[in-house]
Amino acid sequence: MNKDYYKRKDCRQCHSQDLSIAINLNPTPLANDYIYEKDLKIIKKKYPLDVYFCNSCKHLQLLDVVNPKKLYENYVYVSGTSSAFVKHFEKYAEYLNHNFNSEGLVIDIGSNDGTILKAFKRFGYEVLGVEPAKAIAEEAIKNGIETIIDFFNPVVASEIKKKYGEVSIITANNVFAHIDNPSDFLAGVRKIISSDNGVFCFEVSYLKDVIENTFFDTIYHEHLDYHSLLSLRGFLKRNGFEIIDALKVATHGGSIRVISQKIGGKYKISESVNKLIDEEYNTGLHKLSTFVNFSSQIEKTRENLIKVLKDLKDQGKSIIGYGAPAKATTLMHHFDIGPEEIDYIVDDSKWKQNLYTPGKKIKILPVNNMYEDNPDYVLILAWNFADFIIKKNKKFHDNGGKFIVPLPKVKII
Ligand code: DWN
Repeated sequence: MNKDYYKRKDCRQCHSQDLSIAINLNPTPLANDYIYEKDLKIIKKKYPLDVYFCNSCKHLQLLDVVNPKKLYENYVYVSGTSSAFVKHFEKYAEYLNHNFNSEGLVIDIGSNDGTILKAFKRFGYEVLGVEPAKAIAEEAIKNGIETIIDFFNPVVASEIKKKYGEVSIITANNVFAHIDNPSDFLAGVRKIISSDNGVFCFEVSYLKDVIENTFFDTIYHEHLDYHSLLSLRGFLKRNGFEIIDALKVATHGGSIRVISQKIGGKYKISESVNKLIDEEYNTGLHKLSTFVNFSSQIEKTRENLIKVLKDLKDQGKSIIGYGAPAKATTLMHHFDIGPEEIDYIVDDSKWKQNLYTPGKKIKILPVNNMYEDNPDYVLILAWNFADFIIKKNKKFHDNGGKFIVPLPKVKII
């Protein structure tokens, strides 16, 4: 890998080289690479954003791989920013505690600010996080969540095994799709998971929801894989794991929670897995054509959204953005939406405020600016939290302000 980037030639899950391009989006700068005022003159590199379909195991993926050190060591995404997300992780910990209760230690890989581990602690578990983003991991440690500041791999796993022994509950949320060598990652999990009652549970964005709702902006360089159970089941099996249950959850527009154990573990395999896989075949996730058709869905959404924004600007209306999520970088570069349309963006994350968005360089400000300026329209870029954001900002709406939700369908509220 040259320092920052390389293009792989084979499928990340089965190593076949029989790959076809499925979705081709405009190149973008790195989605979470927010800019400091002093660096505004620097032109940041854009990376190809092409999604490939493996004709052998049907897995959908990026082959253009950016060095994870470059992506995550100065990360500014913090799970705990949105209380809706915190609630999700509390229920998630409750679910695991109820269904796979055990003594001892819980490990969360990609633990960020320790949001889910805080919930497990309240259930009386010892907790340990693994997180490469230094500043965020240090924040977690300051809040009493022991965290190893590193990327998870078999070496780190051996150290954990030496110090803590085997573990019954291991989670990894919104991280399993971010790994260029998932087999290596699973080798690490195999080292520390208890063979008797160990469960490895992870949540990833669910490809079926992405396709059915045109969530194309969840395609960006942090997300190397776009998971379906029909390709994931074979991959996990080849790495010594079996899926015992799978649940659809609402986060990020639609994710799948996959609960697995080492092959031959104590838990019975739930019928839900076969049922969901049948639905995936009905949606055509095993066919390249499904993804090629997806591109025309994206184009329709572009036409609709651009028309709305252009008409409003032609009427002299002011528009700001709400939420500066990573996914907005893909949406704004693929639809070419920029400072001509959006005056500024408000976001509650202090890690992002007073910075500028990657590429389009739109300033990010605290939400109170929206109430001081009273813009005519607010484009909710964090559309996966649209209901929550609209409810939370009822006062703005009551004062005549309007919201634009871009996905799954463009709508004005
Ligand atoms: O996979 C990933 C998922 C876990 O999260 C990462 N690769 C990056 C990140 O994706 P994202 O940035 O698209 O995630 P969110 O959670 O959709 O981002 C929402 C943004 O909106 C955050 O910047 C916080 C902001 N927000 C806000 O300002 N006020 C969100 C809510 C709910 C609010 O009330």
